[in-house]
Amino acid sequence: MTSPVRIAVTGAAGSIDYSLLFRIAAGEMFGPDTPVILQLLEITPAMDALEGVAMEIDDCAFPLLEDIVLTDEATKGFDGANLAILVGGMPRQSGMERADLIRANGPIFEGQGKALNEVAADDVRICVVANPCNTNALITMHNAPDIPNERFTAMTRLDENRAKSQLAAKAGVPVRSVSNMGIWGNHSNTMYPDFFNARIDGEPVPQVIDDHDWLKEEFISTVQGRGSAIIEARGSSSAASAANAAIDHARDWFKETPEGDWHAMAVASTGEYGVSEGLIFSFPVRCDGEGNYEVVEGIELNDFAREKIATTEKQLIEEREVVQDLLT
Ligand code: NAX
Repeated sequence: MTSPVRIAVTGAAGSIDYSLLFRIAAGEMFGPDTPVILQLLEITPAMDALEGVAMEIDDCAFPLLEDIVLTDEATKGFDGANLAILVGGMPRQSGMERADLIRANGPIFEGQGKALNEVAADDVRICVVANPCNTNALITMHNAPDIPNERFTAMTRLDENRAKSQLAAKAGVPVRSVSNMGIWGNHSNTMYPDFFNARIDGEPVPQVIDDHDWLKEEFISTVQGRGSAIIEARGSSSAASAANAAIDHARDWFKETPEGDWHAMAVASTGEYGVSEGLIFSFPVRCDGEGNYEVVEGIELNDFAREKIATTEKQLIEEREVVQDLLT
C-alpha cells in the first residue's frame, strides 16, 4: 500500500459525481494499491444532499477509502489535494447563451483557482469538467499563479470515447480496435475529432471506412452534438459517461500511454501547431506514467483539419475575451 492520494471533487452532490465518487473510492482511478481520501466540495444549500451521498459511500465499506471530508469551503475542500476534479457549476438554463453561461460560472473558477493556489499540495493536478470546461480551466489557471500551467487540464476524454465508439460501430469492430483518436480545440460543438489520424487495428481510419462523406459530415456532427442528443433522449445530460471519462482522464494522466497511441486532453497551449498561446486547447497528448504529458508533435494536418481547428480556436479566443477581467 502506498500513501493515500487526496482527491478533491466539486459538485459532489450532483449527477456526474453520483457516478464518479463511488468509482474513485473503489480504486478505479489510482488502482488497487493506493488508498484515497475524498474531499467533497458543494455549495451550502446542497450540503444535506451531500451528507446523503456520503452515507451511501460509507455503506459501501470501500477498503481503499481512508477518509471523506464534506465541506462548502473551497480552502477546506482543496487543502493538501493532489488531484482536484472540478465538476461543480451552474448548468446551462433554457434561453441562456453560451456567453451567459461563461459569465455565470466564471467567478466560481476565479475563487476556486485562488483557493487551490493557497492550499493544494505542491504536486496538485487539476481536471475541469464543468462547462464551458476549457474556459473555466483557463480562469482557474490564471487565478493560481503558483501552480505550473501544465497542471491545468479540461476534460475532452468523453469526446474521444464518443468518437471511438462511433468509428467502431461504423467499421463493425470492437471499440478496443480504435486508437489515436485525437480531439482538437474546445469541448463544444466546434471541436474537431480527427479521424484522418485515428487508426483501426493500426490502419488509418479513411482506409478502413471508405464512406468519406460520412466521416467528414455525419461522424463529426454526431460527436459534436452527442451531448445534446443525450439530453433530448434522456431528459438530462450525460452523467455516467462523463464520470467514466473523468476516471479515464485522471488514470491515464498517471499511466504511460501505450507506444504509438495518444489521448485527448485540453491543456495550456504553448503554441503547438500555431494555436494561440495560453488557451486551454484539446490536443492529442501522451503521458509518461509520472503525471506529466506532452502534446504529440508532427501530426499531419490537411486543409480540412486546419480549417476545423481554426474554427474551434476562434471560439476559444472569443470565450477568453468574454472573461478577460477574470484573468489576472
Ligand atoms: P448537476 O447540476 O447535477 O451538479 C452540479 C453540482 O455542482 C450541483 O450539486 C451544484 O450544487 C454544484 N455546484 C454549483 N456551484 C458549485 C460551487 N461553486 N462549488 C461546488 N459545487 C458547486 O450537474 P452535472 O450533471 O453533475 O454536471 C456538472 C458539470 O459537468 C456541468 O457544468 C456540465 O455542463 C458539465 N459536463 C461536462 C462534460 C465534459 O465532457 N466536460 C460532459 C458532461 C457535463 O455536461
